[in-house]
Amino acid sequence: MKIQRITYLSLGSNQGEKLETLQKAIDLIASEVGAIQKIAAVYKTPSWGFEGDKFLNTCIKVSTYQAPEKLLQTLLAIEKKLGRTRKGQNEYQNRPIDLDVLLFDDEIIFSKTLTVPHPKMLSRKFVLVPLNEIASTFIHPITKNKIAICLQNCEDTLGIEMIPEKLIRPIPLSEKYNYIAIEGNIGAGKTSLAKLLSDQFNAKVVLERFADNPFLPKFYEDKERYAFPLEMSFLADRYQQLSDDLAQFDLFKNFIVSDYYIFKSLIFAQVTLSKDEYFLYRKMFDLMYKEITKPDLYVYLYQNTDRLLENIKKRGRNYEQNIEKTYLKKIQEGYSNFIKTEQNLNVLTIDVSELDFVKNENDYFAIIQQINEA
Ligand code: PH2
Ligand code: MG
Ligand code: MG
Repeated sequence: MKIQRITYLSLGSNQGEKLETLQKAIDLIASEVGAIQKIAAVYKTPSWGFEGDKFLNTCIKVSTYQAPEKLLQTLLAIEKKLGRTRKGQNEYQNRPIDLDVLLFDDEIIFSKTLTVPHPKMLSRKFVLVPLNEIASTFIHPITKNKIAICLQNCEDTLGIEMIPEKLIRPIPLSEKYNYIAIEGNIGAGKTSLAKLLSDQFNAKVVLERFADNPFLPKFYEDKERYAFPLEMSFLADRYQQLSDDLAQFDLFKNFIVSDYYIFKSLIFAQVTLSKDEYFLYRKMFDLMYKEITKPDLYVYLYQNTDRLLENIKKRGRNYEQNIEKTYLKKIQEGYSNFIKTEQNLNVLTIDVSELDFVKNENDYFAIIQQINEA
């Protein structure tokens, strides 16, 4: 099991649209680091230690599964995204954003790149005042004092001033959703995304057991002959898996993510079955559908047919290699009709045709950002 850690971060900006940049940094941290638990007020502060413009500073409490070094890398990448450039020297400079790790659980870290607790935090009011709002009883692991006492002991004389504007806390996925279903055509990347999400957010993952279906290879050889048993066995299996797995909620997991939703059975059946077969199938489907928990969020991955074919080739399942474009197009239509007509489902369509979220972390984060904003 992955361990969730608590970290306190200091945020500062003294260039550009300062308040807006702090908010953007918080939104990116929510997507890329972990759940934002608390945000202190924002303070206007004179630049400490150098001649520069006034800062806006605040502190946040974040829970994360990242290790300290990875956390540092992520924060540096976010600083870059928000326009921070670092010039070789070590002296202080104006900056659109500065993200510092103050505390990481009760750990004491002295590595080449990272020192925790932050070595200067105890001499800075612009750190201790906001930190004290959200962590007054947290014990500083070196001095063994509560943050409230650290603040009393701080001799910094620079005046700092709270401003009325508040930053908005992005609601973490695990607070918003119990069950997210990832959907899309064959080769859209459903399983990859479900796995990445479950890994990042410690969610329980429910994956379709397509490999065990003995009718699938036969179906691709002779569609008319094998469509009905194939669709029936998929339906039975999906029903069984979803009714079991969605009911058993794992206390140590934050939410459930699946790489399909039972309705895909009907979408495929519409394409593959004859009229009277479909009629019978529909009766069975309606009985089962009523029983299945609806996802709180249904993510539909849109991918163009050329790249679907590419992905199908890449993953190299033998029986899939002769899938035709026209078949994929029909499935695509089935999904888009379903999405258009299904009013009771919270659908988020994500166009992944320009993204490679498996290879490119920023493409993955762009998807997380869309899910966060949904
Ligand atoms: N950060 C510094 C140096 N000086 N002064 C204020 N007021 N706020 C800061 O965030 C700050 C600073 C180095 O990171
Ligand atoms: Mg700093
Ligand atoms: Mg810094």
